Amino acid sequence: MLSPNLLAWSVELFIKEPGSNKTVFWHQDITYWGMGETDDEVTAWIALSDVSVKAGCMRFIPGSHKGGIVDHEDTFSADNLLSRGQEIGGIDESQAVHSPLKPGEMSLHHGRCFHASGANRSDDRRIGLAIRYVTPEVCDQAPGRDWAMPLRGEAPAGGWSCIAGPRGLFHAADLALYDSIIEGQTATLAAGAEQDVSMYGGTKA
Ligand SMILES: O=C(O)CCC(=O)C(=O)O
Repeated sequence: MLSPNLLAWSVELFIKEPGSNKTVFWHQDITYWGMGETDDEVTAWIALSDVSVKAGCMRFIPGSHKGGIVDHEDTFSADNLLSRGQEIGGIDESQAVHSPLKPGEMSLHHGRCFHASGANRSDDRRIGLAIRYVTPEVCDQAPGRDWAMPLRGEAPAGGWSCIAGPRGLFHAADLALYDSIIEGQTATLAAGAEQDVSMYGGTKA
């Protein structure tokens, strides 16, 4: 169990249209999240379609989360769904394990685990929903700048701006809050980048 106290830090769709060349290069999630090398987070990646090897499922390097954060190169490649097109070089593909999922199944991965995914060679959309969970112990390096939604247990004493559920369907105040969150998280994600970085590149076709 990660913790009795849990928050949701982000929810993100990763979509690849049928026949799309979009891929995800080898990376670790927490490299640019501003949380340091924490173990207090996990991603639940839920398949909303048939995410087969052919459709470009994720693949992982087992045990790679046990090391630290490694260097990534920002490629800004248009074919990479990641915001900076970031990539870890020199991966031994023979060590990779594919994670095909049927609709409704999920995988869990640590933010330091090396992972990637291929193009969608199937004739259906490949859709994944990534929910990023953190514990109250995770500290953003600029406290108060980042947001999370308490889900279970005790809310954090500091370090996070806690948000509640939506006030209504597309409520104006919620949409304004959403814009602030995206702006803040994009600023963190883009730190040090030499080109523009857009948040949630994963929603691109
Ligand atoms: O959907 C993909 O192929 C990649 C998702 C991913 O990198 C992640 O959820 O951390």
